[in-house]
Amino acid sequence: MSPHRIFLSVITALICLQASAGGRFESVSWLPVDKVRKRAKVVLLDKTPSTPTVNIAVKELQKYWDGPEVRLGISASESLPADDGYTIARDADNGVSISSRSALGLLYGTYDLLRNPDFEGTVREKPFYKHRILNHWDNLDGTIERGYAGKSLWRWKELPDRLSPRYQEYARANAAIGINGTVINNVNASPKTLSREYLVKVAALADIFRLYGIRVYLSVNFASPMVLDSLPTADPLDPAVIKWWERKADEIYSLIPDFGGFLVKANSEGQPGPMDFGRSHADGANMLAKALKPHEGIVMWRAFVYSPIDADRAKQAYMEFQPLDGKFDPNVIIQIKNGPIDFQPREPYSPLFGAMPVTDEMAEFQITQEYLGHSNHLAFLAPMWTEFFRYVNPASLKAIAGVTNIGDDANWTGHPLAQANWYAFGRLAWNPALTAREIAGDWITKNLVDISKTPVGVVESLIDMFTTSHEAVVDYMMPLGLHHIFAYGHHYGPEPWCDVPGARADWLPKYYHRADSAGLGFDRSPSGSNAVEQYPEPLRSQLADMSTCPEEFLLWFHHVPWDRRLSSGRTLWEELCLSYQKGCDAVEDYEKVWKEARPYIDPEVYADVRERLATQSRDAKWWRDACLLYFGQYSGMPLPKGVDKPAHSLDYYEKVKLPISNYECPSPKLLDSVR
Ligand code: GCW
Repeated sequence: MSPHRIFLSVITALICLQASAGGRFESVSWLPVDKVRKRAKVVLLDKTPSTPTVNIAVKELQKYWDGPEVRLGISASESLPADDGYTIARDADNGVSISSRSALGLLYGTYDLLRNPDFEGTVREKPFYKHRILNHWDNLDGTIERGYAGKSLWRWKELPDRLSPRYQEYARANAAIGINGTVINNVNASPKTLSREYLVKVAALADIFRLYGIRVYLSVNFASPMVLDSLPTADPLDPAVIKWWERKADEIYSLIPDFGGFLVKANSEGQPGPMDFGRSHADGANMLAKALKPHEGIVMWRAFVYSPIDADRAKQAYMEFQPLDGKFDPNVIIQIKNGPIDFQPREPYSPLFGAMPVTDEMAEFQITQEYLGHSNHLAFLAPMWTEFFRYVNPASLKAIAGVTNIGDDANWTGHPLAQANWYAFGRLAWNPALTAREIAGDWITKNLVDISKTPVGVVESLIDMFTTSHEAVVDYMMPLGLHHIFAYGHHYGPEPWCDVPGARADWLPKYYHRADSAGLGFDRSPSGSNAVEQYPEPLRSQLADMSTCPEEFLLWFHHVPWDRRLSSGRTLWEELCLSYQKGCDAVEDYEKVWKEARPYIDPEVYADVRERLATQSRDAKWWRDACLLYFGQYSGMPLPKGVDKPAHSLDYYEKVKLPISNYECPSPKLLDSVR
């Protein structure tokens, strides 16, 4: 880095530290809170340079640490963990030493110490993944696709001259949980992002994030050379197009020397891509990869595509990408959504994982709750992600990305408890072996309640509430492997009946649930679309057979007769009804748990979550009643004992229409007015 850049970084650091001193925006729950009256003593051990990042570590400790002297030391010693890892140990005189091979490792160690002041023995940590990245689906006009926590944090009109203090808070919050990359714009990318005007703004953000070890990446529109500079084509094999991207990469790196690289959504949902020019995904990805290579940048090429062939939607990504194994440059990573369709409440893992042995792959999780009740519903997502890791070996992935749930709401995530999902993503990206219960316990006891004043029973109930909440949402929305029966467009409420003339068949619920008088579910066995053939043995055979397929995926892989007996001894219809009821009952229980926890919770957070749980409870019943009335037309069977009668007729539910866009969460008032 040039002396000029270092100077700029230092100035930025000073501005940032000053801006946050008032603490107005310090509401990310896991960031340390001010309890130190006198400055803690922090010492830099020999030869440890006071770089901007080391200085941040020092200031965080001086301000927030109330224990004995802390010694920070950078050393090249091979005995220290690599990759920005660190150790924390207590010295003989009771002082604490944080050691790392890098300044960033010291910062990570600092946040760890502040989170865990009572550590035992020696802490030794290093991140499992090299790239731990947030994906923002933020548009340049400030809206966020599938964002339910207000507008984008990035104030494009003010940048680069005015820097919101929240940029630094964002960087702190991410560094504190080990996130080290951010793609700041929507994968449905505006070509304008790559214009000089915007790159200068992006560089201003990068200057802040760099101090916290966070690299900036950009989503790019494949047709950018045509839109920005009127090239006649964006064909990846065209020499002028290749030159354009090389020059663009040089320009970006001249402004942002540690720029991370590009994320690309190509030939999907109307986005341009190499196939528009008769080229393959590999041709497109490699052309960009070559432009970035001299600067050590990477390309994350998304596998969320719609194949031109009219195949089962669940098979398309695999069909398109698997044959390209071995054709990608080494600095390309294929970014694959956890499941084969689209972030449904529950999906089996995408069979593309593990199917491209010589190509680097990474997982894309969705932290924002597009299909999980937006910011109205409590759905702690660590159980969903750890379930994924039970099928996909974490070591088979090169990196991990999460579509973030952050916006400019004062509490960052809309639902106050949804901060725990941001936290869980960071923790799992650092260590995918953590359990959902560990992460929930950690977040709850350090951020939600004061453990020394809260009865163990209350804490345990809160942890149970978190760890069962995702399953509860699955139960009241789409149990037993049902999927994609959402309202069209905004994806909030139930619409299994939905029909939109002219829409793609595979955007409509009937394509997925296939309800008829014979039964329910999508036959993906060899007698149907045979999507099971994309999975390796022995899983393939297990999924292919209705009697061995795990019941949580039953209707994903099979069209099951209504009267077929499941493992409980109940018929499919009975099991379906009772699952919906179970989901509703669970949310009623959460309301009770929350009420009992009231004395131990911040009053504002308490009131906010209480209202959201009430909405969630009403929504759960709406899902149950609408879906059971609709499917009941096909099963022709009565509701079993123990399932509440619907409040209204099917016709009533079919008329409910929510006037919301793809970037807002319906308010309780709006929900009340339409149903
Ligand atoms: O599920 C769909 C979402 C789109 C999103 C797309 C994608 C960014 O409904 O809003 O677009 O996935 O992942 O590209």
